[in-house]
Parts: sequence; structure tokens; C-alpha cells
Amino acid sequence: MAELRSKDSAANEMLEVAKERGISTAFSRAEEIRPCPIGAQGLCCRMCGMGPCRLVGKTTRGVCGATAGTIVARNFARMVAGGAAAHSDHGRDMALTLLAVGRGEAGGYTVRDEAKLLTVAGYLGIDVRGKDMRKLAEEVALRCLEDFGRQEKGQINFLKRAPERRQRLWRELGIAPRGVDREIVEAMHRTHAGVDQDAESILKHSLRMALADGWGGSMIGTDLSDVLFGTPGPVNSSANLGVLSEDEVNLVIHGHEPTLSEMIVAAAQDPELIEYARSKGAKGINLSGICCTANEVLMRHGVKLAGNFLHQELAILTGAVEAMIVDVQCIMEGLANVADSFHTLLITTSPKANIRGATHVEFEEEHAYEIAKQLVRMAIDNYPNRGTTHIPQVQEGLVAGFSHEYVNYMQGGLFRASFRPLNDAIMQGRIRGIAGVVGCNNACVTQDEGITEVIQALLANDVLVAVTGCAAIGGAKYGLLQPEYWDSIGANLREVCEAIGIPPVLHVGSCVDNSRILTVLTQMAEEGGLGSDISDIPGVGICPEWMSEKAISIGTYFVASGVHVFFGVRSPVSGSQEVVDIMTKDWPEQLGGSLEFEPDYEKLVAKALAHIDERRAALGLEEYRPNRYGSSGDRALVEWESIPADRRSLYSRRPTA
Ligand code: SF4
Ligand code: MSK
Repeated sequence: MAELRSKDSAANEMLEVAKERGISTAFSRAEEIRPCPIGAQGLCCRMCGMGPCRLVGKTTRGVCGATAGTIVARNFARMVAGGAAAHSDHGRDMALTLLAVGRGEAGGYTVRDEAKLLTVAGYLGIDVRGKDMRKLAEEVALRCLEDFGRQEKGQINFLKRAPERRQRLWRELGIAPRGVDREIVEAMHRTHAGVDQDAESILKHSLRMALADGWGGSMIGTDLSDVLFGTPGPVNSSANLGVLSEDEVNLVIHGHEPTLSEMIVAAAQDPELIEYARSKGAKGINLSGICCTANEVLMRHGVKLAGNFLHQELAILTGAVEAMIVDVQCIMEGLANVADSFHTLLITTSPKANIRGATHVEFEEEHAYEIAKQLVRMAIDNYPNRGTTHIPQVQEGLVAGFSHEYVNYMQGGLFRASFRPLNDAIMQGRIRGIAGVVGCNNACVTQDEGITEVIQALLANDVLVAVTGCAAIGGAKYGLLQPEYWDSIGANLREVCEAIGIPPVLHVGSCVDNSRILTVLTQMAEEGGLGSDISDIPGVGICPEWMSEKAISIGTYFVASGVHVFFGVRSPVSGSQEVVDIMTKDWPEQLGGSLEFEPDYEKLVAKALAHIDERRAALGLEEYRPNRYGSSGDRALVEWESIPADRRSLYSRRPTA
């Protein structure tokens, strides 16, 4: 039943349209396709031509003798490799753009955030004295690019940004990554038939490779995007298909990299193009986005969100999209089929991503703005071809833009920016702990149900939530990213959010921007009072509706960094108890973080809260008590009974602790 496939009324409305018109979508295909139960558990090996070997029933080894442990671990490692490669290639592209800026070969790009460039240069140990921004941009880019190709000794540069204790641990365990490309290539080699045949060893390399993603490719992607396009600060916007316009040219950007989309944002505001749109009968140009390209331009410009991963086909089904412009990652091939039934132009732009049936306009950095204008013009030219439209009138407001820098600034201004208030609030139990809720939609489970249930349960339990990727968009569609989302959150947490002036759900960016969470966790560990390593902090990572290999890589680098991580949906490693034990018993001992798959959202939240409380206890912090505070400030510290009866009316809520 399509209706059960989404929690979102806008999605369900569009699925009715799809049904009436007989158009297939990811939702309907997920109904028709049952995932192979053997592959789903990680037990199908097709690493060589003697297979595929499916370990089922009495079959406990592949033709070559490979055990379930080896096969499941190899499949997992290859997922991490795919995810790490995607993030890191994105990071590499940002470094190449910055290099081109430094060399004066980058068309309209420039260094937008000079302060961030200086900071990043500092991380890299580059002497900034006497250098102009162009020279510095070149040096920073080259130093970042070294991290991809380093072959021998040494480690990726940004590992130095982790807490000292964590860095030591990585070296002791031998998982400090050398170079991004090297670790990914080595993973493919190790998992080739007849190479690494020990689950523990394969998974250890998965940790090493994932660290190269989180503290390498992704962190480079985030930091250099900030340098090139600006470090985000709070912005207002709105989310869901209702952001599409009935009387303007709708341009939807989708994918991950901000390079072209930044230029499209500028082109969509070009007075000449707006005038051109009017000449075609439209009132203007309306730009919105899907997935992480949307998150990138939301964070920096407040561009509206048409939806998350499972909304991509639904946006076209409205009949109101003149052009969907895509770059890389999470773009469904099914888009071309849906677009066939409407006037929508599906335009691919990356040399790495072609789709049959789409129009390809290749992006070139040197001519970025002209290409962006060409794309906008193509959308405008398509406006007169628009037929009947069906735009669900559903959208919610949101605030996004919470970079690490801004969260730091918020807690003390320029004068004394720090994480002290946040750490203190956790120590006192005003905030029970923190959680990153990240990742995708998955058509095999009800869209957004896990994302919203998990976020709401955490907030009700005084857990501060940071969101990224499609989980962020998922939350936004239900109003969870509104600063005034107060009524259903824990009273203790509310107090802190009111005092600092932050919403209880902080949108920190796209998938690569999970690296911002690593930076935040490091600063919290170094601020004092919450131990000295990320693994001491009462926090968890949760990916309720994962589907992408990138999500698996993200989860793995958080584990390697000391975070307990919970995934929903289903476990791709359940076929091997040996692998499950390594992830849930050995990794916590070695790294202080574990990887667990729990499809039941209620149980997942219970486990996450139990873990947060364990960490609080290990730090010797007071036991968390709901409503201990929360009647507006320290007044609630006073026992209710000790307040004279004639003064109790001064207190808005009775403390119940
Ligand atoms: Fe089968 Fe071994 Fe080949 Fe895998 S590597 S397909 S288990 S023979
Ligand atoms: S876009 S990786 S579906 S979060 Fe980053 Fe969304 Fe997952 Fe893609």
C-alpha cells in the first residue's frame, strides 16, 4: 500500500497521482521487489567467477572455502569503500576548485571566507605570513590533495585535529590512515578473492579507511566548501513539495556538490534571467533542492528544500518542475522514466554521472557561471510546455546553518566563544546528552517515520540533536527544525536552548558535513568536564533510515572516533555472529564505540538513552533526572515544598523531580 510508504502527507498525495497515472516510483518498486534475504544479511559472495556463493541452509563455506565471517566482512568493507570513495572524491573536487582559484583559473569562483582559509591553513601547519589569499589558497589546496595520494609513511593531515588520546589510540591500533586513495584501493585489494580472509583484519581496515573518509575526504570537503562558498550561519527557509511555485519557473537542484549549484543560485537571481522568465509568462524563478545539494545551498543561502531522497521522483510528479539539474550521488535512474511523462527536463551535469534519457550539459569550472545561466535559460524555455500541475500545499518553516563555528560563537560571542555552556549543561544534567541523527530515506521502510520518531523521543528526553543529510530534511518537513519547536521537548533542554538561543535540533549540513560533528565532539572533549576523548562524551550517532554506502562509511568513522552508532532498517552483517560480535563487543573495548543495527525505533532510542546514561555514570556525573530543572532557570533548583504557598504562582511549572 503506497499510503504506508510515507509518513508525509505530501508524499502520499503524490503517490496517489502516480497510481492514477500508472507511473512507477521507488515506493511502488519497493513493493514489488523483495530484497534477497541472503544478500541482505551479507551472506552472498560474488568476488569471483566460481560464485556467486550464497551461504544458506547447510552451505557454510564458499567454493574457495570462505566462511560467513569473511564473506560478511568483505561485503561490509566494500560498502565502506564505496561510501568513502564518494565522499572523498567530492572532497577532492573541492580541493581542485580551490587550487584553480589559487592559480586564477577558476572562472567566477573565489575565496569567500578568508578567515576560514587562514584557520584551515593553521590546521595544516602552513605559514601564512606575507601570503596573499590566492597564494594561500593554492598552498592549502595542494596540502589537502597530498592526503589523497600519500603512498608511504605518515597520516592524513586532519587527524591532528582529533583529541590527543584518540590520535594515540589510532596509532597504537595501527588504524591511522595514510592516504585516502591508498586506503580505498587497499580495501578493494584486501577484499579481492583470496587475499584478506580474516573478518577481524578486514574490519580493522574498514575502520582505517572510514577514518580516511571522516577526517580526510569529508572534512576536506566541508572545510574547503566553507572557504570557497562561505561558512554557514543561521538561515530561514522552508521544506516540502509545497515550496514549488504555481506561477514561477521551478528549478530543482539535486545531488551533492555545491560547485555548480552555487552558480545556479546566483544565476536564478540574475535580473536579466528573471526578466527572461517574465517574458515567457512566469512571475519569476523559483529555486529549490533535493538531498544534499539542497542542504549545501540551504546552509549558505536559505534555498528551499523540495524534499529528501524519496521526494526526488515526487517533485517531478507535480508536473510543475521545468528542470531538475543533478550532479552526483543519490540520484535515482528512475527519474528519467518519471520525467518522460511530464515536460520536466532532467539534466545531468557531472562527467561522472550520466543517465539514459537525460539531457547532458557538462559542468566546466572555468565557465561555471555561463553554464549555470544556460541551465536556467533551458528551464525558462521549458515553462510554456508546462501542463496540468498538482503541487501539494504542504511545507514547514525551518532554521538551518549551524556550522561548528556558529555554534561556538553562539555560546559566547566573539568575546569568549566556547563550548563551555554546552558542556556545563551536560554536566549538570540539563542536557542529558547529544545525538547526531543522520542519513537517508529508505524505500523499504515508511519514509521519515524513523527519523521523526527518533528525533522526537530524544528531544523529549532532553537530548540535544544535530542533524545532517536527508534526516535533516526529514525532520524539517514536520516542523522539528523550527526554533519554536518547544512544547514537546524536555523542560531541561528547553531551558538551555532558550538561554543560548538555539533550536533543539541543529541542522549542521550535508552528508560530508558530518565532519562538522567530529569537530564539535573534539572541541567538547577538549573544553573540559566531559573527559578527554570523544568516547567519554555522553553522545550517540543514529542513522534511522539508512540506504547508502556513504551512511555505512559515516557510521564506521564515528565508531572509530569513539561514538556508539545505531542504524535502523536492517543489518547487512547479521549473517555472521563473528562480525556482529566484533562490532558490538570488540570495538567498544578497543575504540569506545560500537556499531549496532536495530530496526525497532523504540528499542533503538532506549538503547541510545541507556548508552548516554552509561557515559554519564562513567564520568561521575549526576544521574539524569527529567524535570529537575525546567521551570525557568535555577528557580527550579529549589524544592517545591520549600517555596511559600503565596509565592508559588511566580513559578510557571511545578518541578516534578
Ligand atoms: Fe565463492 Fe570464494 Fe569466489 Fe566468493 S571468492 S564467490 S566465496 S569462491
Ligand atoms: S543525500 S547519502 S540519501 S542522506 Fe546526502 Fe540523503 Fe543519504 Fe544521499
